[in-house]
Amino acid sequence: MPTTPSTRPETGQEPAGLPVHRPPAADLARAAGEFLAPSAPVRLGDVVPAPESVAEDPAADFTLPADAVIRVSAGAAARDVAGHLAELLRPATGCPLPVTGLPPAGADRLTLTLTGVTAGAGTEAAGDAVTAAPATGGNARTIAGTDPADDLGDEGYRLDVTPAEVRITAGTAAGLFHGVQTLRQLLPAAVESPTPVDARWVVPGGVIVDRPRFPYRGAMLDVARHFFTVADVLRVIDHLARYKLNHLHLHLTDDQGWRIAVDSWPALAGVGGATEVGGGPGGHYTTADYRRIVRHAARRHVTVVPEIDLPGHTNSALVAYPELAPGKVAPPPYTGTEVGFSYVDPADERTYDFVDDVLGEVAALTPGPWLHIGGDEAFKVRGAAYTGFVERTQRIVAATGKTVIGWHQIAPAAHAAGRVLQWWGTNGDDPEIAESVRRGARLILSPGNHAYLDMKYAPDTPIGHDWAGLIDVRRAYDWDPGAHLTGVPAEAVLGVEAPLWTESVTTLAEVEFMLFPRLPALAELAWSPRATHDWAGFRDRLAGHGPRWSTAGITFHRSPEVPWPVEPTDGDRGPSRRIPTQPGPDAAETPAPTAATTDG
Ligand code: TNX
Repeated sequence: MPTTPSTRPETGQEPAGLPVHRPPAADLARAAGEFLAPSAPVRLGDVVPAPESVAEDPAADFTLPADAVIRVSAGAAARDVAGHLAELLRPATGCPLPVTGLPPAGADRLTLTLTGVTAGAGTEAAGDAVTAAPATGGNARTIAGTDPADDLGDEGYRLDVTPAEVRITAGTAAGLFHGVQTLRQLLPAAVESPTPVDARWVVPGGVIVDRPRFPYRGAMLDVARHFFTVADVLRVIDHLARYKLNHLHLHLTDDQGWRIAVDSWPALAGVGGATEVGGGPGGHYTTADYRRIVRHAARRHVTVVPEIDLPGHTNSALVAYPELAPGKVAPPPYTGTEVGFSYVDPADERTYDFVDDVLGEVAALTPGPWLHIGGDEAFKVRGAAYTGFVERTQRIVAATGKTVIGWHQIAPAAHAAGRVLQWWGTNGDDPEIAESVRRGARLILSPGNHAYLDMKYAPDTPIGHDWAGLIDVRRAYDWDPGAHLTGVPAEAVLGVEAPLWTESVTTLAEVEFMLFPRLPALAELAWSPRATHDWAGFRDRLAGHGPRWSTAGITFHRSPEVPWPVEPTDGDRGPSRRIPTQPGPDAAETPAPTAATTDG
């Protein structure tokens, strides 16, 4: 049921229901005329990805008071999550939201509460009163213990909303962080505003207990075909974190550009990084840039998976170091979009020095456990030359202490301990993959016809490909990662990843346009129990995210399949809105799809 839209308080009087005390920032914003109409109330189950269990209690809504505080159990990681929550809520609410500690407690539960100072009597003892459900053991355990889902695992959380407080309990900081993302979605859409907004910050009452279905939930950004700045990548990480995705795969190298500085082979980035599809300037990340990306991701419990694509997709490396090329002649730089023509010479020992140095440096810069070696579309390295190269590269990865991931084309190479194949096929009947799984491989599923975010939504989508078909939101949503491949049990599936190749994607707005609203669909497949799978319910929950994205300035595709609420400001949010859903008079403003620049 929609709330009555409130009006801007011209007279300085508070609209009914707002807290009387208002911090100075909110006053300033009122004076500046910043205002958004409140959106429809959120229900406890209106969360994407769908939580494992939801028990609504309409009598237990929590209203954020202006003097709210965040109390968090001891430990730097938990405190950091509390700081993150404060950073998320301060801009729109204008509340100062100080973060304070809970008294020390044992170590098996972390707790974060959002409550008013007065809710617990406003004294030091009040803090203790809140912590009568201490961070660990004691009541917190009892609360979780009242539910059969006591084991929240590595990433699960429990959220309790009562009139007195919002409490998030988890076994890990990652779980606490995911709980914070849920809480964010339970507040009105105006919480996404970068400036203070007059709203009643109500959180619907009840209990959520939630855990992921799959441990690997990711998206890939191809920064090689078109280069994207550090700021762009950080924003994409924020988008992942909202939907509880925990891996960002960076496709760092390809024919059109080499994007990561390698000290021992400086021309890779210096020369190989200076190109991109369509002839633009390209670019690369310095080691400091890459560290910044990794740090930003880590704070959001996102693991960066770096990919160095080998032995094919290497034209940019060959331009920089002709000694790696078969025939030792540098090819011209490549700015088109063909694939499969380039490769490093698998018969030359110098190639393995290169692989060893590059993977060693990238591994040393990367805190996460994975190294992705590509392996796709090396059409000119066949048979034993290909499998021999992959097997040797797998050993080089193992020597760095990382676990190897490769596109599923590496399947014919011998198994390596723990190895993961990223499957991007379009036909789930793939006996070679099933056989690799029997030999011990685990799978990341990126089916081209469901998860490839570079596919167009519809024939008139202004950017993107269609070789794997059109992927509207329903197509992105309607498949089951646990049963997609014949002969592959759900236990062999590590998770789901949505790749965004960027041959035709040139700006951050275009990246967002291709991610939203499909990324949340794939996030739900990766996180939510299969029992929650329901297109109609998903579509309705997703619709409520449109106003959130608009308020946050995120570009998205207004898929006709989703019942988006009407937004008064639609189409009027500045440069991020330049992508037309339908080609029309504005189409000229959108950079031409780079298909026009292929075959360079
Ligand atoms: C196939 S998927 C590729 C990429 C292209 C993509 C375009 C895969 C491992 N290789 O090189 O960018 O198609 O959709």
